[in-house]
Amino acid sequence: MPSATELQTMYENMVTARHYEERLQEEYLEGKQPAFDISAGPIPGELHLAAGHEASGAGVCIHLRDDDTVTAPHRPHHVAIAKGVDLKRMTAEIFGRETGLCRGKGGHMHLFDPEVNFACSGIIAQGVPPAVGAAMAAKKRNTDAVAVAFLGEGAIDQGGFLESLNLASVHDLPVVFVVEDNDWAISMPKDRVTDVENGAQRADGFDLPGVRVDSDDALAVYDSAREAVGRARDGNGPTLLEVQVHRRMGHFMGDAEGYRPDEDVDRATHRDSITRLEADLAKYGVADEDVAELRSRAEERVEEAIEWAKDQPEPEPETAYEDVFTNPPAQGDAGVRGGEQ
Ligand SMILES: Cc1ncc(C[n+]2csc(CCOP(=O)(O)OP(=O)(O)O)c2C)c(N)n1
Ligand SMILES: [Mg+2]
Repeated sequence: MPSATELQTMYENMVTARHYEERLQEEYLEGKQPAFDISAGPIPGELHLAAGHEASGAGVCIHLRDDDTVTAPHRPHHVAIAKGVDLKRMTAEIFGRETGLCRGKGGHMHLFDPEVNFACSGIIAQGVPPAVGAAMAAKKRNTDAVAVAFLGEGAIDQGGFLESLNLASVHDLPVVFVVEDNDWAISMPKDRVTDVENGAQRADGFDLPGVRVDSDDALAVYDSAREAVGRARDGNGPTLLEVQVHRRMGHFMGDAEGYRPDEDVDRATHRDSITRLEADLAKYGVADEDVAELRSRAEERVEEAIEWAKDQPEPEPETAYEDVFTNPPAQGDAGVRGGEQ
């Protein structure tokens, strides 16, 4: 069980993440309506919000250090916040600003913070092999750092994920795979695309421990993640951990969710891991005023980050070809090849 201090840290991370998503939702919609214009407004491009996933990010990352590596998928904010990614620079990235983590070129699905070894990607299961690579590097360097790869349940049939399980198991690598099961992959319900109800069963074929946490209860995630991260840190190999979470919002902003039954939306709204954790905090004897203080501190931090980000300059167009793997096409080039390196 967590200490009262750990519980408060998890709570603060969770309310920060929830408030962040709610505020980004407001900012995102600015200028995009009435006809949904994805390029308009202060946040260009797609936006996948993770409200309902908070217990997983907070309950796992509480066990991690800055030198541990985390990779996340296209729904990354709650994990990034719990891993300690710089909130101001992350927000500037989401708003496409020059001072963003990737100088405004990556957007919300491509947040890289080397200070705390965090990366994410919009390509499903993409982060899993690099997490295995980070775990292999830690092992070869004889450090006790670990790696954690977050992915959605919609990614558990991807070849890259299955190959990663095998490699991690064969080499006994210090890595934890965390599957966030929110029952949906865009509009596709889990049972139509996957043969197992419990994604942790994928571990059986690779001879590594598979554990499922059936509810988005931060305390239960804390306990299972502690064991999994501890096993990795002690040199005892990988674990696959699946956590039941809920998607409180659409797959992405602008998703009308016409495919989703009302009862499912209701269920997601009523099973709130944050309300549950508030009840746990009371049981631990944390005073209501202290909980309110954590909440208002989190909200202030989010407001500050958004205000700061919106004030940041946009990148100059000529910087588009900086920090990329290819140079601008040479003049007269049809543009299919990169220029001379
Ligand atoms: C390799 C690849 N295939 C397809 C997509 C398109 N795509 C984006 S999100 C998504 C569903 C992901 O579902 P899940 O892994 O369950 O994550 P969730 O969105 O539910 O958090 C798909 C298929 C993609 N980004 N990458
Ligand atoms: Mg999903």
